[in-house]
Amino acid sequence: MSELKQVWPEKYALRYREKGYWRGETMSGFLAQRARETPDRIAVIGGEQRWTYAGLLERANENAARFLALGLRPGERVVVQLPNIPEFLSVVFGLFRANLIPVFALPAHRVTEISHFVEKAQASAYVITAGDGGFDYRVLAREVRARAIGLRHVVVIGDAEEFRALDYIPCSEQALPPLPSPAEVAFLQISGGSTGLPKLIPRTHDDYIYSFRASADICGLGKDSVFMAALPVAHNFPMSSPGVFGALYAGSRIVMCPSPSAEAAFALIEQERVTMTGVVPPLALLWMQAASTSKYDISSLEVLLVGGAKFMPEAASRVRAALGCTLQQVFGMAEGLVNYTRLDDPDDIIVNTQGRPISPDDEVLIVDDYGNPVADGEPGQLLTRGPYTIRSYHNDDAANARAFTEDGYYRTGDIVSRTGEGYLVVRGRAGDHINRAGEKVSAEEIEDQLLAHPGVFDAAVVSIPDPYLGERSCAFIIPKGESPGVAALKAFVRGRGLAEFKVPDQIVFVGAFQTTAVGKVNRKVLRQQLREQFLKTVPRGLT
Ligand code: OOB
Repeated sequence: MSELKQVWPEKYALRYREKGYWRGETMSGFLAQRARETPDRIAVIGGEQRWTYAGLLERANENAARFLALGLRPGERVVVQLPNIPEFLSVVFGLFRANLIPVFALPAHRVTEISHFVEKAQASAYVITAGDGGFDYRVLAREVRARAIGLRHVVVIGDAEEFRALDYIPCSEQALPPLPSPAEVAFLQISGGSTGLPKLIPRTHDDYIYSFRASADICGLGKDSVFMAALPVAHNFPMSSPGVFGALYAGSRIVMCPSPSAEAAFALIEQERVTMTGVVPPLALLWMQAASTSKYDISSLEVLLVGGAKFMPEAASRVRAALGCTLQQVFGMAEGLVNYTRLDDPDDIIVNTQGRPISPDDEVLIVDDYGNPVADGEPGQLLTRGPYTIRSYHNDDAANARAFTEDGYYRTGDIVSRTGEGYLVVRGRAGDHINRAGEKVSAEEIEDQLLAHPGVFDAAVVSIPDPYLGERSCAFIIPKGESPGVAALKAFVRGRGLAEFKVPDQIVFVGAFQTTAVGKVNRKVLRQQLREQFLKTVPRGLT
């Protein structure tokens, strides 16, 4: 099994401990402590279920015993693909308690992504729910099994068919292991992915707990707060910014929202008196529109976090009037660094910036193409290192060589500028990816898929501004002989077992791509040219 590690140079680790960022807590340890302090308070609500802190801990411990009873051993990796249900927490904290390593997949991932996670992480087990939103995850599990040979167990919440039903695995007589060292990797998060398939991000107990403990504080979560997970909870934003983990740390109540539609979300906000939730910009727009005619009382909502993609100032300025709450912008990444506007910041900062870092020890460098720092207000590439930003990806030397500088800064790929007060404004991306409503799509990955079609000679995928999604994907295709047709190509990509959000939104057939002086095709330049040509030829308002 490839080694699982995330190591900061000793002098940094020492500093982060000395300053009290890393306090030696573990995921299982802090939950147990909360359960001792407030056993009878409600921890999580979802569907018909309402679990107290003591109830959540008990279920997590039972699940830990079940995973061990399957024969899984501490350190083994388990891909978890669950929707927003309370069992997400009892499974994940069960894995933590058994010293197993969850790998967080999103419900939208399909066979290509899941098999990639299983292989990259060398996972032994895969946990799913029988079905959700009309999709049968057992069918997907069969496809994954056929591809990923190392996978020994598929564990299902609900009707398991030929797989193992979690609830029926005996859970008595299993001694739970001692708690891990807080410097150990607790789980693998997945990257937004700007090249190829998502990379795996090892996060330690020390670093991750710091990020959500501090987030809970910055966002004002306390025992009386009610935090609703509206986005898929496996994503870093609803998980830890401040997310469900931050909410548990603060002793708050969590509401699992099964769908982010305004209808479902507003009904739960009214019913459970939700005080805080987080959304991506397109959802914020929909919610603002829906609020004007909604029959629900959402007056309990105090804070709306918006992040994952750029929230335009014009829309940001309307949040308070439309939803009656404070906007908090979040600019974060699964690799680490998270920025927030603060709740008491002046409107100008809340509306026009994406916030400032969590930690005084988050080091932020904004540099030009030659690596020289740029002046305040000038755009440049964002590099960062700090007490909760990783120093390496798991099992990926090529990505590590690209993504980290010699002195350990993570190259975020984001183009930002900094205000005089130290707030960041996101101006764009350096890399070729499409930020589709917060879902990151790698141009390279989709080009690769398209090239597998016999009717495709070459493909270039670019992002196009979109009034609703922020960005959408457009694939330019040089056909091989007769054009395969738009519908057929989309169906082909879908049929390759990719998450639906990766299917190109638009396909344009072209005769040739421009080459450089020596006849080479520079994909970066090409994508830029195609994008510019496209935007020039399409009347404004139609893009
Ligand atoms: C969050 O995490 P990821 O890993 O899915 O994506 C990170 C990337 C950033 O590098 C940036 O390109 C973009 O998403 N992004 C934003 C943004 N927040 C994220 N771009 C513009 N404005 C924003 N507010 O997306 C994520 C993780 C934790 C908290 C929030 C978001």
